[in-house]
Amino acid sequence: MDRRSFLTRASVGGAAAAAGSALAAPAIAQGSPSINWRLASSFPKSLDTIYGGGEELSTRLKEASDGKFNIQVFAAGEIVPGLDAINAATDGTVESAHSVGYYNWGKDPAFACGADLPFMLSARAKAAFNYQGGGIENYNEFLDQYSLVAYPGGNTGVQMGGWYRKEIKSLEDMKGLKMRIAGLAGRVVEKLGVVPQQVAGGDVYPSLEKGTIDAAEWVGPYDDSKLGFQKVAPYYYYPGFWEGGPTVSFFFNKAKFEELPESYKSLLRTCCQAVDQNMLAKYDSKNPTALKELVGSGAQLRSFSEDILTAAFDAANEVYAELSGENEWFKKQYEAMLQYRDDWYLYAQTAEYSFDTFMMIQQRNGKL
Ligand code: PYR
Repeated sequence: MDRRSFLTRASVGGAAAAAGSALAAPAIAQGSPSINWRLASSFPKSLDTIYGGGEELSTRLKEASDGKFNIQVFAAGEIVPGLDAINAATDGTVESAHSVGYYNWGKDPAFACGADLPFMLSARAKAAFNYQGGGIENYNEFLDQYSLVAYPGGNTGVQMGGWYRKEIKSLEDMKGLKMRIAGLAGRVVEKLGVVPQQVAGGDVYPSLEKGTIDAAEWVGPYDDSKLGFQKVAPYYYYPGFWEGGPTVSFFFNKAKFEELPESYKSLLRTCCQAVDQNMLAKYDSKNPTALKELVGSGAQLRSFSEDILTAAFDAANEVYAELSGENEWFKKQYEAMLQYRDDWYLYAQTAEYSFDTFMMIQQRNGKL
């Protein structure tokens, strides 16, 4: 075939394909039902990162389904209080929720396993566990009894350890501290003498400002500065050892999820995974600048002392032993994560850790 006839055939083929797709598109769309769901978020609208994950899911689904699959997102408090979002998906008040499983740890501690446990996995290791290590399947086996299906829908990376009115120099200073802290971490820090309170994100600042609590952790520099904690509690500690890589999840009422056509289920899973990855990228992109600004405006950055970290690590292991004896679902998920954690931290000591450490040393030496 000479070049001219090839070009002619190619353009005829291209035109035919274009005409075909123009004809086929409405037919495909007609075969797809219109779905209108509501999603209860656990988060306030002011947080474009974590609340934004629900909006992003909605946009991605709408675009990919030609406007057929719609999810309307409601902020914490608009349909149900933030900490009740998961239960609203269980009982069918809404079809879906965007939340963190550990908010339900009081109902069943095994809920926390799909979110985060103190001193467990970093975000990198968590993604490997969720997508390649059976994490998603394990969590969904447990959630079945609550009529739920869940997929990861965000990660914050290692969190900060929160804002304190007074300096926390040693374990002694933790005793009697009234602190907003999320998830099973509450049961762990209770063993150190802290009085934990789980409060929804949008309600943390008023509690800290009024003095109902002495300290509060939320996520990290970008979100924390939006919530304004630096205005009332100047000491900013790290690391948030209870949230090394927390998974924010999309929870779906199981009956509603099962009613979806297979193509929509697949689309939903794909969009959830995109939101999951993008939320971490957003935090990683926004936190460095936010931290510089916080420190520039007077935040006092401190690391937790070794005695606090060690005592908390031991307390976490006590809690895990207690819960594993009481709750089969907790034990099963916890043990699966332990195996992953052991392998990950052995591996990470080689290339990952030495690369990052070398780069940080260059930075301290003024070479970056
Ligand atoms: C918290 O509730 O603490 C989160 O990290 C979302």
